[in-house]
Amino acid sequence: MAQKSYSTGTGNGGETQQRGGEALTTNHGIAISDNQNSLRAGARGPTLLEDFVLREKIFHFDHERIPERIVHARGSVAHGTFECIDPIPDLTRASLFAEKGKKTPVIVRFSTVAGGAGSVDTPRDVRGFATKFYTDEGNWDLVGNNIPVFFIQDAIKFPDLVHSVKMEADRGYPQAATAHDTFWDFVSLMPETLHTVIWAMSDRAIPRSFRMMQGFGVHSFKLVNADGEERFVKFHWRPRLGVQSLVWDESAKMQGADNDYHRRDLYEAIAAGDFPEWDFAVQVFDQELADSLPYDVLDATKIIPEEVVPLRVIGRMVLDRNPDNHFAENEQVAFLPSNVVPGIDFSDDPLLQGRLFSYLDTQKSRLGTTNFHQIPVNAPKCPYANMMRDGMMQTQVPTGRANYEPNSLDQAGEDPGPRASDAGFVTAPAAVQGDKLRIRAESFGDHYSQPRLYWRSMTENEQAHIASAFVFELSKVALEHVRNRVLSHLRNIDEDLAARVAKGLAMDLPEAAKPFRAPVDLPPSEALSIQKNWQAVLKGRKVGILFAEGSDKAAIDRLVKAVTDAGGTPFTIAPKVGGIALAGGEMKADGQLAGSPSCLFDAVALVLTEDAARKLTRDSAAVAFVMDAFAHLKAIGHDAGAQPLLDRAGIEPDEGVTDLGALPEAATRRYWAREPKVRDLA
Ligand code: HDD
Repeated sequence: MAQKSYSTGTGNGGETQQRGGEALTTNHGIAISDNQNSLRAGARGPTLLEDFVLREKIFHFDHERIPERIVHARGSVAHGTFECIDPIPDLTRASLFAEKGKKTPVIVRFSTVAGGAGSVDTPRDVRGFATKFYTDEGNWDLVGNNIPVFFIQDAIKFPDLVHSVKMEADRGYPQAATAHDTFWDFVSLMPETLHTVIWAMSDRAIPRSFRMMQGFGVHSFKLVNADGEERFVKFHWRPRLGVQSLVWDESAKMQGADNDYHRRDLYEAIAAGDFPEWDFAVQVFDQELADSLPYDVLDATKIIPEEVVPLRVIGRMVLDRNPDNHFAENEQVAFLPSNVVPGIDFSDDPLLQGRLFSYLDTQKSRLGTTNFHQIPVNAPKCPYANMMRDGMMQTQVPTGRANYEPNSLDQAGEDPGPRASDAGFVTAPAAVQGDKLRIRAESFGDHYSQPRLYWRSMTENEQAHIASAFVFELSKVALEHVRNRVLSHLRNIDEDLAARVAKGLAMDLPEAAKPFRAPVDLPPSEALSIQKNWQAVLKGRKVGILFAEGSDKAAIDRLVKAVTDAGGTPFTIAPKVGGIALAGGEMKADGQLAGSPSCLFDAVALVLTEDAARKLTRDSAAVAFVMDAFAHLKAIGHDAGAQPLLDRAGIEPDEGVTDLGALPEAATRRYWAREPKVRDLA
């Protein structure tokens, strides 16, 4: 088969670099006669050193891996478009926000933080939400997370944080997990981490899908308008599918069922034309408001609740194109928080300031060249020019003699003075003063009031999930003194939380830790709860339909249509994937039962004859399919024949166990009230 020519892998329709013709060739264009056999002396003789085809191919293979990211190693990208829907020229001169309807290409990379590139998609972890806007004024990289705060306040602690959460230095495990001694030891000695920690112990850290999670720029940035007027801003992404999470046992089982669950979910949704969309919103506030708050807007461990500064939706983003090549676009994409366009500027947030330092260095290190901006996925889509030259993998061919500025060679006729431009990025002028000191601002010193705000904004069931997560994680911590120290901090967040976790650990409550600044009761924020803001929709969700020999084909067809009409994706499952004889016809299943556990679906349906159901009561995969769906608080639709399997799985009827006709609606929710019947919650 002759190698077809294909695109450069930029995913942006760039002209093809690989101009493959009829034959395979070496990387230097020499046609290859035989790609199956090395060159040897005689059919059974030694392979010859002169086999340059073999050598090039093997040597290239040996060099195909590059260093993975030191954090956020595991990620998935998609391309799309940002559209301005509510222009804010009064607030910023940034062109992408200047006029209604203006469109800007984007690439987004979602990621976990702790695990390696080959680890799993559904551990309990923060998720990266990095967006590169290819604006007509240069690339703006908004490198955020799905949690609006961060563990630490000063970038200098980042290496320590990452060392503590990654697999332990001596034993090389656990991979992609916080439930271990070093992470909790660090947390117990750094109370500033507690706000992000309680978010990480909540359902936010086990998202159902990249398509169903919020994104946050975290830091206070600045918007600067054409008159140089500045305001603070925080950036937010709001998924139009609503926010949905898994439940813990579901996310743990998912790690075994499908390592690539989120990556596949994103890729398949886009491939099916079910394009995920987010609203892009800003919280804008001035210095006066900032000074009025009981927390410091330069402190990345603090939020500004939406009830204090409302969100203003100014744009929308749709992701509608999958990568052409995972390595070229996902591994090679390089984000830098220092990539900002005129009209967007930095605040003095010490965490942001440190990030501005780190990313350029890390990109040069992992992509192996100072010219990483020339890799297609990183290249700006607007003209760019400067006197930076040479370096490894220099793919451009600048002409002329002048590689310095000012010069009078290539500016013939003009005044050869220093070049400047009114369109250029201008840092918002600000008077700075103060002694040179290694010091933490006292205004950063309240580490408990906002975790308390978050805890008290949750539903009872969400609080039970948080307390249970602390118990699960701390049960994996072998160091008793570390558990004790964490409990001493939880007392300052909320006594009920601390008591529930201590009970779950069968430990006595220690003295409360001595706070630097005593916690206060801040008003809860309803906006922070997933369950209080649940969007009961089937769009973007998946329904698993289990059938077997003799099942009613008309009933399956009706259900498939109803799920599809509601915007969901039906997925049929049977003990065998080949054609199965049904009442009224024959059907091939999308998936085989043992390889399609119910954790992969948002709701399930059982369309079975009584005989088939009885037979399945002797199949552990079938019993687990039903038990797990029930334990994961999902809707289960069924016909009368399925009853023996429901009985074998010990299913107690409730509002989430319905007939087939009611399933599409029932499938839009999880049944939280069921949880105490199926799980020992803290
Ligand atoms: Fe970071 C990658 C987000 C703090 C240094 N970071 C990275 C990625 C995301 C974030 C989403 C992956 C980008 C991609 O998909 O390629 N990081 C954050 C957020 C932070 C944060 C929201 C706090 C508000 N990061 C942070 C600090 C430092 C770094 C304080 C260092 C001082 N981050 C890096 C890095 C990474 C990175 C080491 C590793 C891989 C990379 O840059 O490209 O430079």
